[in-house]
Amino acid sequence: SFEPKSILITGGSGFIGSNFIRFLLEKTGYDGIIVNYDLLTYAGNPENLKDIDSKYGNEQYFFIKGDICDREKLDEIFGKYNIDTVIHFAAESHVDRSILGPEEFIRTNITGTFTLLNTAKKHWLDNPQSPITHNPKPKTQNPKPVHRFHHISTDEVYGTLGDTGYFYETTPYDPRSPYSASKASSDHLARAYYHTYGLPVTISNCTNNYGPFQFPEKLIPLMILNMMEGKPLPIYGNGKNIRDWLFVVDHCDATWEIIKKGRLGNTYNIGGENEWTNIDLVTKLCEIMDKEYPCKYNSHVKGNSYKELISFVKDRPGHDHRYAINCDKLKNELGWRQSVSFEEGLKKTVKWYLLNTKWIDNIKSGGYKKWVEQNYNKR
Ligand code: NAD
Ligand code: TDX
Repeated sequence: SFEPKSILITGGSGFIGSNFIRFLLEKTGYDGIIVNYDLLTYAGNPENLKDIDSKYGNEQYFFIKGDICDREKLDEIFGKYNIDTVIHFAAESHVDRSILGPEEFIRTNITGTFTLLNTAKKHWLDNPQSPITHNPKPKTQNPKPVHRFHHISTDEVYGTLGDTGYFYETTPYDPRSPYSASKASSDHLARAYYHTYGLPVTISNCTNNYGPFQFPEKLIPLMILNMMEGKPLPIYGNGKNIRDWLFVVDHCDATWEIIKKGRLGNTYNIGGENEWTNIDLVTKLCEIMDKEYPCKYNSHVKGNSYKELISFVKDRPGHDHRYAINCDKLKNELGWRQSVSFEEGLKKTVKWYLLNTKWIDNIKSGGYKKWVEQNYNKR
C-alpha cells in the first residue's frame, strides 16, 4: 500500500480537515509530516487544532496561512516540504451561502482546485527527475505509487433522488446548486488530470458529515446552538427532505483507507447508510437535548421540551429532495466499515457542543478572527 511521507492538507483548519489531522496524528501511527495550508476564511478556525499545534507543531505539523489560488506560494511549499501527497479539503462548503453569493465558490472550488492540480503536475510530472514515466497516460497502474492527489468531494454532485434508488460511482453528474456545480467542476478537473497527464488522482464523494468542530451554519450544530439559546429551530419547507449522515471520524478513516489502498484514477463513494428526514432528525436531536440539558435547567427556554422550538420556514431554493449513497465499492474493495452508530455519534456531538461553550462564544463574537489577525496575518 501507498505510504505518504510529506502530506499537504488544504483546508485543514475547517471542520473535516481538522478532524482528519487529529485522526492522522493520534489514531493511525502516521509518522511523516503534515503541512496544513488554509486561508482561514470564516470557516477556518485555528482553535480547532490548538492542542495539535502545541503537541506536534514545528516538528510533525506545520501551519501555513494561504490561498489555494496562490500558485507562487503553493510552488514554494511543494519545493520546501518535498510534498508527496495532497489531500484536498479546502472549499467553500455551505449550500445556502452559495445561493446568496456564488462567486467565491467558483474561485476557491474551481480555480483553487485547478491551481493545486497544476502545481502537483509541475512538481511530480513535469520535473525531468520525476519517477513517473507514464506521462501522459499510464498504461498500467504504477505498481508502487510515490505520489498521490486525493480530492475530497460530495454526494451532491450526483443531483437529487426520489424516494428510492442510490448514487453509485457511475451515476451521471447532475449538480443543482452553485455549491454542487462548483464541486462537480473540481471533480471533473481532478479526473481530467489523471486521464490526460497521468497525475495519480483518487476522488471520494461523501454524504453529510456531523461531529465536533462543525461550523454552526450546518443543520446539526445550528440546531444544537439554537436549543442552547432557546431560539426557534428553522426547518426548511415541509422537513421531508432526506440526507444520509456519517460521523466525521468515519469519513476520515475511509479517506485514509482510500489514500493508502485505493486504485489510481478511481472514485469511491463514502456513505453512512443512515437516511433521515430533516424533521425526524431534528426531533431526535431535541430528545437527546431533553436528556442531556433538560429545559428546566436552561434559563433561555420556557417550555418542557426543545421540540416546542421547532418552526417551519421558507424552503431553500432548488432544495435537493434526497441524497443516498451506495458505498459497496469502498466496503468490498477496501474493507472499510463505519464504527460510530448514529445514536452514539449524535450524543457525542451534543455533549461536545454543550461542553465547548468557549469555542462557540469565540465564533459568535469573532474572537478567533482577532486572534488570527494577531497571530497569523503578520507572518
Ligand atoms: P469547512 O467550510 O468547515 O472548511 C473549509 C476550509 O477550507 C476552511 O478551513 C477554510 O478556511 C478553507 N478554505 C476556504 N477557501 C480557501 C482557499 N481559497 N484557500 C485555502 N483554504 C481555504 O468545510 P468542511 O465541511 O470541513 O468540508 C471540507 C471538504 O469536504 C469540502 O471540500 C467539502 O466540499 C467536502 N464535503 C463536506 C461534507 C460535509 O458534510 N461537511 C460532506 C461531503 C464533502
Ligand atoms: O437551518 C436549516 N434548516 C434546514 O432545514 C439548515 C441549515 C438546513 N436545513 C436542511 C437543508 C438540508 O436538507 O437540512 C439539510 C442539511 O442542510 P446542511 O447542513 O446545509 O447540509 P446540505 O445542504 O445537505 O450539504 C451538506 O452536505 C454535503 C454540506 O454542507 C456540504 O458541504 C456537503 O457537501
